[in-house]
Parts: sequence; structure tokens; C-alpha cells
Amino acid sequence: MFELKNKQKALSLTSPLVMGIINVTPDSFSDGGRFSQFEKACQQADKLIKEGAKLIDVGGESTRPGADEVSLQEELARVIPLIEYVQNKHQDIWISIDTSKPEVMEQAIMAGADMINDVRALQMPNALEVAARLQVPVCLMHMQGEPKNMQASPKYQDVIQDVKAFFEARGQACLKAGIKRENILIDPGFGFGKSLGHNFELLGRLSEFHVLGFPLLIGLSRKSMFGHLLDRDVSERLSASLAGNLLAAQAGAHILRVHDVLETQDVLSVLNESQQFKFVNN
Ligand code: 8Y4
Repeated sequence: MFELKNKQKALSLTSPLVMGIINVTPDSFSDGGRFSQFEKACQQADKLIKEGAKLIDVGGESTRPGADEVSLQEELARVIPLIEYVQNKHQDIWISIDTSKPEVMEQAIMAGADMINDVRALQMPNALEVAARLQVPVCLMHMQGEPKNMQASPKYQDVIQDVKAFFEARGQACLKAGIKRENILIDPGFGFGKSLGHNFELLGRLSEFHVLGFPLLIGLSRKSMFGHLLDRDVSERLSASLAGNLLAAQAGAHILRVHDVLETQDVLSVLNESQQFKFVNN
């Protein structure tokens, strides 16, 4: 059984947990300025926590395909005030910092974040060293290419074997740098340099990642794999996301990164209530 530990907090991964997503990025319509952006993010955090999120993933850089890169100063100005707010108001909640920049990792942890979520799996210069020094849990996500080009023509020999080999290599690099084994989580990175077929093969064969011995974090919420399968806009992908998250939880995923916390918690309650009658896990 996996457990995440940090100074004051422990998080049991015996049954799947929900991580609520908070993007602190300007919305494309009305920019009411820095304070309005901060206030909206605080309200969103309060809501997701009330709905049952045990972790909050705070991100200040858009990793959507084709998105612009964000400066260090801008990223810090977006995420640090929110981290301070959540850590002060919700002391039992885990704060994850979604970043690839070592300076943001360090400042975020200093401001009260508990773990690092890096879609580049600590491959930016100095990221591995800084994460090792901070001694906090890190989620290593798989991505083929970079956000600006990753969906151009994703290619794998065998998507399961290739992604597993990536985790073996990055896991080794983390251990060698001084990151503790119990502080490593892995994530196959749905939508990050994967075709529709690759994404659904990863979902259908998720349980094959357990052999690596790391807890699994999964991000399926509202992703374009559902949009493409069903021809649905991002606002119409809730049912598909819930189905995907149920399949992931049933395959043994430990943390589900989602926008729709209340609905995902309902799904997990149904799963948990029926799981208690199982004598063997199959
Ligand atoms: C609508 C809204 C449609 C957002 C797509 C999206 C993951 C992640 C992202 C993930 C981990 C996203 C930061 C992409 N996805 N981190 N981050 N795993 N660990 N797209 O799957 O949510 S951003």
C-alpha cells in the first residue's frame, strides 16, 4: 500500500483520491487584472476542496498544444499567492505545483506546496537537482515532444513498452540524483504526444504499469481523446471523463487529476462501496 508523506501530512493511497485542477492563467475573454485572477482561483480552490479534493494541482503555465510559454516572473506571480492562500486556509489539503521550472518548484515548496507535478518529468536543466534537494514527492509524467509540436505525428514502437521504459529510465535518474523511491509517482500523460489509439491503449492497459512499483497519477479530465472519439467540445466531455476515470480507478490508479471533483467523487463512492465485497483483486 502506498502512502505519500511530507512534513506535517500523510496521504494514504489505499483507495483512489481526487486531485482538483486550478489553472491560474488569464481567461481569454475578460482580464480583470491580477487581483481578479487571484480571487477567482481562491474561490475555485475552496469549491474543489469542499467537493472532496484531497489534493489541489496549481498551474500557472498552459501546457495546451500550441500554448505560449510563460516567463518565470509571470508564473511565480500567478501561483505563489494561491499556494499561500490554500496552505493557510486548508491545512490538511495537499498542494501540488504544476511546473517544469526549477525556480518555481523551489519557491512554491517554500510558500507551502507539498509536491511537484512536472509534465517534463524533471528533464529541464537543474530540475532534477532542485527536486532532489527539496525532498518532496514528484509526479513524473510522460510526454513525447514538446507542447508546441507533440500532437504533430506521435510515433511509438509499442506505446506501453515505450512509456514503461521512459519511467524506468527517469525513475533511475531520480534515484541516482537522491530522490527517495517513496517520493516518486508516475503518469502516462494522456494527450501528451499520443494519437487517439495510443491514448485508448494506455487506458485499456493501465494496470500493466503497476509492475514498476510506483503509485499512478492519471489525468483524463475533459481531454481531446474524448472530444475526438465522440465529436464533443470541451464543455461536453463530462460523462466520457467520468467513464475514463472509473476505468482508471478500477485498474488501480491512485490519484485522479480532474476538473469535475464532485462528479468524480460520486463515481468513486460507487466504486468503493462495491469494492468492499471483493475478496480478491482481479
Ligand atoms: C480541457 C482542459 C482539455 C484541459 C484538456 C486539458 C496532465 C497534467 C495537464 C496530466 C499530469 C490538460 C498539468 C493538460 N495534464 N499533469 N497537466 N497529468 N500529471 N488539458 O495528464 O489538462 S495539462
